[in-house]
Amino acid sequence: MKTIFSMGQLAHNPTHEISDGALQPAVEIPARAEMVRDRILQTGFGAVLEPDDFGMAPLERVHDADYLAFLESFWTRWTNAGRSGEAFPFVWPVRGLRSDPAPDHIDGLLGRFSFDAGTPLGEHTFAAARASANSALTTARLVAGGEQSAFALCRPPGHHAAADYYGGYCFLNNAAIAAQWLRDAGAERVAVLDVDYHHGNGTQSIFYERDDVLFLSIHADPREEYPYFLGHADETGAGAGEGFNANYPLELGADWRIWSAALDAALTRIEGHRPDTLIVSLGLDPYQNDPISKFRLTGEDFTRMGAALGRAGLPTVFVMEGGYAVDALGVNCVNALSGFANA
Ligand code: Q9C
Ligand code: ZN
Repeated sequence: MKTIFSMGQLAHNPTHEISDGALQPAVEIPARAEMVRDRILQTGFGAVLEPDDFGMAPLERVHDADYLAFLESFWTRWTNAGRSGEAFPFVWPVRGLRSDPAPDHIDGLLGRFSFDAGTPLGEHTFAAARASANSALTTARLVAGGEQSAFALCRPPGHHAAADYYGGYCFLNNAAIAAQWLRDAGAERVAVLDVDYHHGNGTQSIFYERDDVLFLSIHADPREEYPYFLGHADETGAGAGEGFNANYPLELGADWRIWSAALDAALTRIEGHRPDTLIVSLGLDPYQNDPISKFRLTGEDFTRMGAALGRAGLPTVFVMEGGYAVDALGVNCVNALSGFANA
């Protein structure tokens, strides 16, 4: 299986994030991707190739123009305001406040186009996020061109980013951009299965009213875990999309027995959708030793996960999402991908 990755994705190199009520060392760091790339090369799992540049058009199919313009102009606005280093929002247009007109001031814009204060935005963030999206797009094109599967080593991740906001370490929704590109390239139906520990709120929101892209997510119950405000089991889609969204919120501490029951249920739903392509939002944070997560999957469980996905027999695009146990990311990722390849 081929992997697509660009060094340009490492340019987003945050030092800090806001979590647990304090400025903490950032966990979504370049070493995550380097660890996975190194394991792929060391094990001889497959080639690691550079993405092509797909330009802005496939991003505009998923994200709002004013959001992309904000990301593009952020660093100029931030430095013109006399700021330096990483930016964090601190005020949001919640219930009863107005999102439109968008503010002119950078502090207002940061709140208008984000949903949390935990995601550092810096000088090179947008360039790195574009490179990450290009990896997802190049991977999708490989699978559309007949490869049974391919792996987008995306970082920064994407699944928390919606059409017009960033958060959860995500800026451009790589999986959604790949799904939309596949639709535009002729796929009639796509399924996105999100196995990250956190609910894929951005991907859900992008496709919530559509029946062509089935979205399914297995994650920690939002009553107890980030992102808190989406990911409940009663979110089943709306309008034409009714019945095309499936959430499997699990209790904290869930192990493979509990987790794999949700996976089996999700795979049954996917089979019923008869997708031309499956996209797997491959979060590695359900791992038992993940520093910010509370599921209990072992390294071998990632092999089992990949094997179960492989038995679905679908053309599959893997897109990396979260996972913060840096030392274990390479092993767990290659376990999942080789479990798939050997199924
Ligand atoms: N105390 C992804 O996995 N903050 N994003 C957690 C922990 C946000 C995770 C705070 C976690 C976002 C792509
Ligand atoms: Zn996550």
